Amino acid sequence: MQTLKLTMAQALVRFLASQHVERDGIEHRFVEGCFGIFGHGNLTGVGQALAQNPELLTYYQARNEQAMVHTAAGFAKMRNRLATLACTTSIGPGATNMITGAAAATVNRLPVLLLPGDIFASRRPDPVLQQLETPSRGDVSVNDAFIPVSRYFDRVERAEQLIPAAMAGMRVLTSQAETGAVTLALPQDVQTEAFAYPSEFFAKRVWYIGRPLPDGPALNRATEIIRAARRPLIIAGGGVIYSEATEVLQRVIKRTGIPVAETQAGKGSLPFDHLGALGGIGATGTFAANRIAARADLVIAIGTRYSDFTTASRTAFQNPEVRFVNINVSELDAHKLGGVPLQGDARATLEALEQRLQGWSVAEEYGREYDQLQADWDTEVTRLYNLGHSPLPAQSEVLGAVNDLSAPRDVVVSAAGSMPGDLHKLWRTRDVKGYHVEYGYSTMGYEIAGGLGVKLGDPTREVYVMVGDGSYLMMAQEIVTSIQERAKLTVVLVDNEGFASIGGLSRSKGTAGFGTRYRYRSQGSLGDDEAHRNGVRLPVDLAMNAQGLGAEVFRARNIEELRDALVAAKKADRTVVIHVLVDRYEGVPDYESWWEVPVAEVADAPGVRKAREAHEHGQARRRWHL
Ligand SMILES: Cc1ncc(C[n+]2csc(CCOP(=O)(O)OP(=O)(O)O)c2C)c(N)n1
Ligand SMILES: [Mg+2]
Repeated sequence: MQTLKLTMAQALVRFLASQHVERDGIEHRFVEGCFGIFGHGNLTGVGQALAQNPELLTYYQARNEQAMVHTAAGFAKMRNRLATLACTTSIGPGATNMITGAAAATVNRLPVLLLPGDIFASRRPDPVLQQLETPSRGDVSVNDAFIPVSRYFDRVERAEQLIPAAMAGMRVLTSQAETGAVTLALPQDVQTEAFAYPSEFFAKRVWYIGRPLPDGPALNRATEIIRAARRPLIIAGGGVIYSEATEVLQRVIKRTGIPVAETQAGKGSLPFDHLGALGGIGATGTFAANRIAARADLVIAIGTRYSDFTTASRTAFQNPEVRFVNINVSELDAHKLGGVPLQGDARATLEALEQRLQGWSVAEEYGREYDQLQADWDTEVTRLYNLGHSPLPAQSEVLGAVNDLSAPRDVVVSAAGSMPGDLHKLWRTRDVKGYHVEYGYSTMGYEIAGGLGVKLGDPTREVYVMVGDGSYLMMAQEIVTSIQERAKLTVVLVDNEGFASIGGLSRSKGTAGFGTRYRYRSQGSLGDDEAHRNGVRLPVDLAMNAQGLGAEVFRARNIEELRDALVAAKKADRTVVIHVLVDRYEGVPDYESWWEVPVAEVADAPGVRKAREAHEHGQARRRWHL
């Protein structure tokens, strides 16, 4: 047997460089590079390996470990999960900084490969700098915190253990049903230890991504149910986009007349003006989608996890006869809401259904009904894009300007605050990869870091990062990385001086916006009440902050200036930040939907008691769907 004597870290880098995926006959590398921040826990191991063979794996420097996981996730999402980036860190805080990123990737079902350093396997220098000591356990380190947020976790305690660990990790990363964060914790001494690895371990390897189909009887059962439906609705989730099922979806709509609503991850499945495109569904949905959902007798869900936003906390589907057919590559999701499971690839399964549904379509009357709703909804979007609110514009107008001045193939990126809901309702998506909102974990701080991953994933598109002031303050530092990598972003920093979305939620629950506005403490209050509203502004200048990080900065005081800045930004060759102040109280309403957030059962404030009543009202509309 031929062998190659390498350190464990050198072997890992060489292995990763040889991994490929193939789907539909198209083959390419799977791990395209490695982000890393070095410390004593990885510098001499993975760091040495990357430095020794830079041709194997491109190294990218980042500023924050959480951010680099978001970048890898953004990259993977842009590539429909067929490629990703690895992330190497030191031990201790460098490692645990990645945990939020790991959770975000796993919740969103996006492949990321995390390589945190770990304490000495030899335990000779214990406790080493940054080592957690657990009196009752010798084999625990801070990296155990990765276990619940990883789809695969392994700790490589001997150099040869890398072989099964790396193979298992690749299986999970490339599994369309199981993918998420894969964490290989690498003890700092083992990274540097040599082993005679079999050469086959480094041979080019192709992981074939198939298009599995549900079995015939399952397809027949589903076909029968669909043919009997009068008011069917398709919910398009992220799986439609990842499996590249959008073309067959369009054919199915044209042939059958079934309308489509989109989840956050599924938005972009259809151009906004496509026949039957009802837009976002659920708590952040359109009235067009929500009215059709309320009366649907059949929901055909494709590639969705059915989050509470999608189901409006299980109040979206009020027809007592409603049934569910769930097309999903994951068994877990295929069985949700008591649905008929069609476990399989979205595209292949839709193609099989297309065949079986030949000659069948919904009644014309139903088509006319949703056409009208679609037109009415478009009128509502136009209204919100052109509110003319003053003195400060409304966020919906900012969104309208960005939509208008971005090209159809450009990508809008967002994750937390009021922006994802507004985008889900209002963004007119024109390209299947044009809408990128991380709303599985809704991580404040994802926006700029994730946007960088989107840009690295497809440098031919302009990337518009929509970020609130709160998210910006959590994680703006990857602006520096974007400049360093010449990966230009156009960041629209929408400043409403605080956590406006949570302020609105708070007011709706009777707690007056407590703790959600940036103001000096007044009379002991951090609320959003009159005294606080009129309080003195903090001496904070986020535009200047962005300038300090190296961005080209524009300050827009109104929509006209914003439009000018967006035009000028197109000519910039490095990351641009456009700072725009908006009216924090001029939000987009919700449209005939509900989101379950618990309210105190007993409270002093009458507002809370009122909110509790409304809450119980909402709860009464919840359905089990068994
Ligand atoms: C890391 C993280 N912490 C807390 C939250 C809860 N949260 C959701 S939105 C939000 C406020 C966001 O503020 P900003 O980015 O300014 O957006 P705005 O609500 O003002 O639109 C908070 C605190 C979160 N989603 N992520
Ligand atoms: Mg804000």
